[in-house]
Amino acid sequence: MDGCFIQVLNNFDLGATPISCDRYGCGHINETYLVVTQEGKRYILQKINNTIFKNTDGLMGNIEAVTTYLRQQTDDERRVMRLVKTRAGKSYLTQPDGSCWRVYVFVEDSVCLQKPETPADFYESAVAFGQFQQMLQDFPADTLYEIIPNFHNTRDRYRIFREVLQKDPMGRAKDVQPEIEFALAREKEAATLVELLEAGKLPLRVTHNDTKLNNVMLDAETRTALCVIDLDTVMPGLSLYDFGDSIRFGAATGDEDERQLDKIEMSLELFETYTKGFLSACPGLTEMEIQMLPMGAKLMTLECGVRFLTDYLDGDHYFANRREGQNLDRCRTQFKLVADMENKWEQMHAIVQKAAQG
Ligand code: ADP
Ligand code: GN1
Ligand code: MG
Repeated sequence: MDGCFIQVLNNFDLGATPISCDRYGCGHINETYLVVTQEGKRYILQKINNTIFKNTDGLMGNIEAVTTYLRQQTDDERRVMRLVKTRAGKSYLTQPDGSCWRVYVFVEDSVCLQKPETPADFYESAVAFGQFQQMLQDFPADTLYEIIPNFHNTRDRYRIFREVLQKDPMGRAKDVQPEIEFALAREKEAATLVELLEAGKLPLRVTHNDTKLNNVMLDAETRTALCVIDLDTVMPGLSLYDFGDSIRFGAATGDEDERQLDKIEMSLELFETYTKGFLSACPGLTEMEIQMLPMGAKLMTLECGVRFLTDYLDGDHYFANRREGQNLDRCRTQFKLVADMENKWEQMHAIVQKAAQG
């Protein structure tokens, strides 16, 4: 094991000596490692991305508060993420080089999927995210630190996109004119949810804000919802952000960075499955929220495509890139999904209406 990891792990009480520490998972933001101790106990070690999460105290304070609150509502250890404190009693460790590290207990006997293997898996992920939002409905939202302001303010994401486009620091804009035009043609519509929120027509709730399928764990045996992970972006937000981001990732028929775009569609079957699961777990959604579910799916997908395009134009600084052009490929799948949703718009609304009537 690399000396750097030994030094970091020595600061956490793992109950036994760690014997391995290997890169793990497919997240785009933090560096994640699987740690195994001599006795076979497993942990997740993460180097927190403190370029993106600038206030580590605020970030970790949110996670501690939310996990403590959730733990009061269940006795099942695997249903809530558990942080392992440092020997000094802190929720994370700062190293002399400025890097910040945290450790979670590994959620055992679980699966974390990149794609649903069956519609039932996707249904259960909807239940997990729906219940998460439901369990936090009385959480004092004003005590949460707003870790990334305007995270899902799609109008603001366009402002940043325009700024980067104007500077075009890598000279890449000329190669992606169709993508730029696709984004700009939808700029006005992109503000729909922000405007409804500002007009008081949609309620602000405590939401997860990053509801990818690989941010939820299912029980390996029963394949039922177990626990929601990746709590970095828990903040006040719209239920439509959580619904929409799940559809964007999990109802797609191909990978987020698939290059063969003919493989990419938004599956109406999976859209219906997720809608049913989410509505069953969140019975308190308002009429306007229900009516806007298709718009949530479309705008979260559009926004993510614009973010990938912005990062591509900017030189790939934000999202982890494992190969050249990956952000552009990701942008293209998102825009393909948006176009597909536009074609399936009436059907998406019909599915929501039917699911809402039970
Ligand atoms: P990122 O913010 O980079 O997406 P995540 O917190 O989502 O990082 O972690 C990346 C991956 O690590 C997850 O998709 C999951 O596979 C795995 N993971 C994270 N936390 C745990 C945990 N407590 N137990 C088991 N697996 C975990
Ligand atoms: C990032 O952390 P991860 O990989 O679950 C990103 C999300 C994007 C997603 C796109 C903090 O999620 O907002 O939707 O990539 N997280 C952050 O796959 O920016
Ligand atoms: Mg993640």
